[in-house]
Amino acid sequence: MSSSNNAPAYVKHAKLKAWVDEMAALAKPDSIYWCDGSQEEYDLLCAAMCATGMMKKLNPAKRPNSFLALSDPADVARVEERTFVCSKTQDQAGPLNNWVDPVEMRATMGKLFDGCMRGRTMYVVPFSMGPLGSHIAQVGVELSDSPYVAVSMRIMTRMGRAVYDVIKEDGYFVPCMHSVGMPLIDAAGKKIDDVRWPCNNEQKWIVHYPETREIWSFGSGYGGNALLGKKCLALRIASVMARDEGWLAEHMLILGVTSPKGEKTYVTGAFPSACGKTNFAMLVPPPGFEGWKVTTIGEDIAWIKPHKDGRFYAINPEAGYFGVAPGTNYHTNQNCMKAIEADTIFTNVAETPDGDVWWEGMTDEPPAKLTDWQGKEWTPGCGRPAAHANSRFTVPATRCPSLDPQWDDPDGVPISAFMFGGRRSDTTPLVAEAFDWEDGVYKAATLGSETTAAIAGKTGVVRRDPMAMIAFVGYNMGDYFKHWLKMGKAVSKPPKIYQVNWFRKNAEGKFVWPGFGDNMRVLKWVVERCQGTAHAKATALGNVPEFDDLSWQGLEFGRDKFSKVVSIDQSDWKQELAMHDELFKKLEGFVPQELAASRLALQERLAA
Ligand code: SAT
Ligand code: MN
Repeated sequence: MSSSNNAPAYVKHAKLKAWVDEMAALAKPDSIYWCDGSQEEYDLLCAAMCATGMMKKLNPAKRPNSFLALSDPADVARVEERTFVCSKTQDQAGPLNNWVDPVEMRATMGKLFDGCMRGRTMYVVPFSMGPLGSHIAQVGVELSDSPYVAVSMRIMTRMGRAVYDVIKEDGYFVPCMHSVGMPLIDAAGKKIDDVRWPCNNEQKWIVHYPETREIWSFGSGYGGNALLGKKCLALRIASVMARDEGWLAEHMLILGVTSPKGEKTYVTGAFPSACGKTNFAMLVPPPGFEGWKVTTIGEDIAWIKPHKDGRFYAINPEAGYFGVAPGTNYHTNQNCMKAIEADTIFTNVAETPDGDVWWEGMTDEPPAKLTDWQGKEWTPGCGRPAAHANSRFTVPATRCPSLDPQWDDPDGVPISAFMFGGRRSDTTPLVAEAFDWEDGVYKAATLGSETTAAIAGKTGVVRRDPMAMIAFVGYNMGDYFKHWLKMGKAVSKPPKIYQVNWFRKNAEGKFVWPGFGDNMRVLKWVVERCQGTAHAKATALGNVPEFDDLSWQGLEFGRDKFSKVVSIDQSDWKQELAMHDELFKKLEGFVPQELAASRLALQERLAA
């Protein structure tokens, strides 16, 4: 077996090399490969995966430099019930996280990882979340036996040799250990045949140790389960760092809005997975909004720090997008479609006969024939979806036409508003502005959303998803609420907080609000509220726009329809408050008193 003796000379970090040795001694890979992050390396790894069948090169005339990977049908999404926060005590993890005593978990992990890379290569993947060397950024090193992970990390993070210049001989890094959990040689030395998408469907474990800031992931090669810089580091571990150090690590897009006068306003948006963050972050203003421009800083995660000028500044810790494919088209997200025209890895979408990709909603008419996401022949009307509902594209941010010029700024951008939204057919209105910070934290903490295919399990059921972070807070949710309340006092000019809902449906089950580019109408109002120029009416749920406060040019949307997206239904809200209570009940003993007070005030306003 190799040891880190084969580390390139530029790796000078003794502790890192010792850790790589230790992990290799445990997992027993055939060889160790140190990623340098170069284009040549990316091309070689992709070519090697094409040779083994793990990826397929798409037709270069249609999708230059792009690949298709089809996963195991049982390894298609994040596995929340297999995700663990192993703090010293269960109370530190809180009632909304799965917890196992870290001593016990270490023993379990030790057994699982023993020999789990036999017959495979272990890739050493150094990465920075955030601009290299930024005071807001964090370095991680992922060890993985998946070349798909190595190439995906090159897109999703600043991955490669330059990271060693940041950590030098003894700089801090977050150790991230990952295995697909399918060795090619068993403990008795017998060979096992490899498969197209190796994973382990009996044992999946996504494990975090918040005190020591370590990540161990076993059994899945998909998305946030395997690309450990994303949900594991940039949210679960980073949320703990943020609590300890006085900042925020959030599941938020960041976008810039430039008005016709040239004023620029940055806002963030927190939405659960697969609720349109990528589309909103790349919004194209509709006809009638000439002179308005939306630019993209990030579409999934924001790290937000108080700045000496009294405002919060945010960076996007990622360098690429791992976005949901179905529903993406030139109408819903033109910028994204342009981004993924080349240099993209597609996972679990369908393939056209001429070597291009397709997914539900990409075109009005499906192609006459396809190969579906499981490699089977597909025709329209065959009764199966061609692409998996959580199929994804992985694309570098630099390909995005709406990329904000400051996306890579190590200091981040100043934030004027936080928007929180869920997928709700009813109850929550199009938009409501919180009366103050505490009211805003209450709205965010009680956010509800119908579940999507981004999470393994049942879809379409309303669950509470506080700050869209239910699966991503690496500590007790009650303490996280306290941290949010505290952070409102950490700056003299805290952002305004908005609750939004693009997803209301009518009695026939059709969306009432057009969404996508038309969300600009709400966004413009939010920006003008921040600038103090837009009017609002106070309601029980907050300050809301009246019909004439929004710009309607280019859209047939009468007062009738408007009332359908802003109405407040008393019986819906009775149920809604009961669901807030259920959440607080689950968190009993940990909920800050301010939120209980907000709850009471809301009930009184609704009754008035
Ligand atoms: O966690 S993933 O990165 O797989 C996608 C998501 O849920 O946002
Ligand atoms: Mn996400």
